[in-house]
Amino acid sequence: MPGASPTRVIRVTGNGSADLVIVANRLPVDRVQNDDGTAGWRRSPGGLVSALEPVMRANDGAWIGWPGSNDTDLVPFVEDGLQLVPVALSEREIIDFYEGFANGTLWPLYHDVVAKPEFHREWWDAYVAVNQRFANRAAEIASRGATVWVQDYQMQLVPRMLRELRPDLRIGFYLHIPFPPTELFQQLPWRRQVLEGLLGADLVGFQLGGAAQNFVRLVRQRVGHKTHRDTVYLPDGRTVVARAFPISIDTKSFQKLAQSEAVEARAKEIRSALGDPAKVFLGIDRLDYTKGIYARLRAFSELIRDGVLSVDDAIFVQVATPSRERVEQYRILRDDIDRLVGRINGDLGKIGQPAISYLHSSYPREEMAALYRAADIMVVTPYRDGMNLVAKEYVACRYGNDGALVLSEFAGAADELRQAWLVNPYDINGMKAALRDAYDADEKELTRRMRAMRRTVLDNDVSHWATRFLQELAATRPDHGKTVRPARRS
Ligand code: GDG
Repeated sequence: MPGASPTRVIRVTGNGSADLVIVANRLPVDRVQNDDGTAGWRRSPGGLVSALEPVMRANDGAWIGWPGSNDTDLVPFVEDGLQLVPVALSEREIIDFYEGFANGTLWPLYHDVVAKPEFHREWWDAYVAVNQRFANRAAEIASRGATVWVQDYQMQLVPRMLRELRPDLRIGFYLHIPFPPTELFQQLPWRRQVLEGLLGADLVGFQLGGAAQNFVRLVRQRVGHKTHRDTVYLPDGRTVVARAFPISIDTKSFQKLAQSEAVEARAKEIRSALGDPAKVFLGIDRLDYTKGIYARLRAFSELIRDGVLSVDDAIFVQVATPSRERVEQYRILRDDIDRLVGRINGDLGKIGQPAISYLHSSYPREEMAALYRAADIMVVTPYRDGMNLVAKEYVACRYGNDGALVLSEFAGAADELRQAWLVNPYDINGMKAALRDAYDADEKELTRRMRAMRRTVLDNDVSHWATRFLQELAATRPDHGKTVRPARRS
C-alpha cells in the first residue's frame, strides 16, 4: 500500500490452533495490581466480551489486542479460560496510530465531523504498520478455515491484509461507530485504501442499515465494483455482504444486577445523598465531544433559570468517564465542561443544593446500575453515536417499567427505542421541551413507553447480536460465479 512503513509480512499456512479469532484494538482485560504487589489482569466489564465468551470457549477462540500498556510481557496467556494474544504498540505508535489516525482522524470524520479531523501522512503510515502487525498475528494463530472477526475503526485494513496472507479464512468485520455519508468520507486522503481494506472481509457489519448503504455506494462510486443492494461483486469472484447488526447489551445480567439488594440499597443512598429531590436527571458518558454533554447541561440549566424547574426539586447528575486524555480536543472539552458546570452551579445553586452534580470519574458496574436505578430521567443526547449502550442499560435496569429516557435521534439506539422522548441535540429549545415533558409525564405514560422499550432490549440482547453476525458470516457464499468488470484505477 502506498505510504506504508516497512513492516514484516509473514506468510503462514494455517498451523495455528484457534478456530475463532477476535481481532480488536484492545484486549478485554486491564492490568491491575494484586494485593501482594504483583501485577495481574482483570476482565474489562464490556458486553462484547460476555457476548463472545461462550462462542470463544466452544471454538478454541483467541482474542488478539493491545494490552493497554507497554510494560507488559507480550506472550500469549490464558485468563479465566480465554486465550489472549497481546500485540505491542510503541510509544510513537500510541501517538500516531491510536491517538492520531484512530482518534484524531477517523473518530471525528466518522461522527459527522463534529470536531475537525486532522490528516497527517505519518499517522496513516502508523495505521498501516499497526494493522499489518495485527493481521500477521491473526494469520499465525488461526487454524485452517477458521473464522476471524475483526472489530472496529482502528482495524479497517486488517481484513484485506489477512486475506492476502490466509485466503482460506472466513473473515468478518464489524464497525461499532457510524459510517459517514459519501460527502464526508471523500475527505479522507486514503479513502480507497480503507474501502479496499474492508472489502477483504466476507461480511461487513454496521450498526444501522444507512451506514451499510453508505459503504456500498462508496464502493460502487470510488472503487467501481458492481453492487446490488447489500452485496458487492468483486472481480476475483468473491462476494462481500454489507448489512446492519445493531449491537446490544447483556440485558438479563444488567437487570439481575439492578434487582440485587445491594444495588437497590445503594440507589436509595445516592438519592438521599442528593437531598432526596423530587426528580433526578442522569447523564453517563465517556467524556467525548460527540456525546452532547455541553448542550444537555445548558438545556437543563435554562429550565432552572426560566423557573420551569427548581433546584429544590430537580438535580442533574452527570458522570463523565475520563477518556483519551492525551488528545488535545478532549482536554479542551474537559475544560469547557468544568467551566460550564462551575458557572451553572455558581449562578443557580443554593447551599447544599447544586443544580448539577458533576463526577469526572469511572465507576464499577454495580455503581452504574445503582445510578440507573436512582435516576428518574436518563438523558442521552449525542450529536452522533453508533448505537449508545448507556440508553439500553438504563432501560434494562428499569424492571418496574418506570423512568423516562430522553434520547438523541442521532444515536443508533433511536432506531429501536422509538418510545423514548426523541430530541435533536442541536435544538436547545426542543431539548428543553422534551426534558420538561419527561419530568411532567404521568405514571401511565412512563409505563407505556418503558414497557415497549424493555421488550425490545430483552428480545435483542448482545448474544442475539453476536449469534446473528456469526451465523450470517458462516452462510456467506465464497464465490458469485459472475463475470464482472475490473475495479477502476483511481
Ligand atoms: C462505542 C460507540 C456503541 C461508561 N462509563 C463507565 C462505564 N461505561 C460503559 C457504559 C457502556 C459503555 O461504557 C459505553 O458505551 P456507549 O455505547 O455508550 O459508547 P462508546 O464508548 O462511545 O462505544 C457506541 C458502542 O461502541 C458499542 O458498539 O454503542 O455508539 O461509540 O456500556 O456502561 N462502565 C463502567 N464504569 C464507568 O464509569 N463500569
